[in-house]
Amino acid sequence: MKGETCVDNACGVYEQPACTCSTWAKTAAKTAPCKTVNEFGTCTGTRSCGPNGLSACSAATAAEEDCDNVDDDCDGTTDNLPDTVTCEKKAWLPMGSKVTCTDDGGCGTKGEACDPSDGLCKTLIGACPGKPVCAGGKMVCKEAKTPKTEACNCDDDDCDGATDEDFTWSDPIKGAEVAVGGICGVGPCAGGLVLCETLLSAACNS
Ligand SMILES: [Ca+2]
Ligand SMILES: [Ca+2]
Ligand SMILES: [Ca+2]
Ligand SMILES: [Ca+2]
Repeated sequence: MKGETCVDNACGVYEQPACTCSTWAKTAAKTAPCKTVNEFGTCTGTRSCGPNGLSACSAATAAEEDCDNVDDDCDGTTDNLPDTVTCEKKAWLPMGSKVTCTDDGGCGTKGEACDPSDGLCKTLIGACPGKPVCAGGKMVCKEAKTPKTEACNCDDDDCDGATDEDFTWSDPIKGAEVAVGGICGVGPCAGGLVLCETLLSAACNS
């Protein structure tokens, strides 16, 4: 194996095919450490000399760490997920007709998304970010709120990064739609702000 060297005439760490097991090493069933190295890490194992010669290295092949109760990248710690792992909690609105998701978890119609809990296509309300925690080989998305349909409440209910984005006030003079937080009013009423009036409407406060 690349990077390994031949150590004495027993089962050292071998650079194959340069090393083979000597008769003595076969009889003594000698073993030696070995490793596999790739971009994800270095896993160690052993090779042994048996009747059929040198065995393959028993080391696992390092892989990207996953939440599975296995130390995939062989760094000595199980399920130590990198900081780049993120999670989110999603919520869906049911559709009138029950449309089944495609085999790859997709939905044919624009604006629909597959709800994995029942395999039906629904309207995705949104996805709220959380803190991924891996415990016992299972990933839990903590501290994530459940997305809700946007209400006028000074909160980003559907977690799309915009607050109260679905609500505007219609300026009766200019004929324009003014978003929540926008300036409104003319004449003696100038300098007002568009604010939430109810959970479903916004109005100018001046
Ligand atoms: Ca690890
Ligand atoms: Ca793992
Ligand atoms: Ca929003
Ligand atoms: Ca809101």
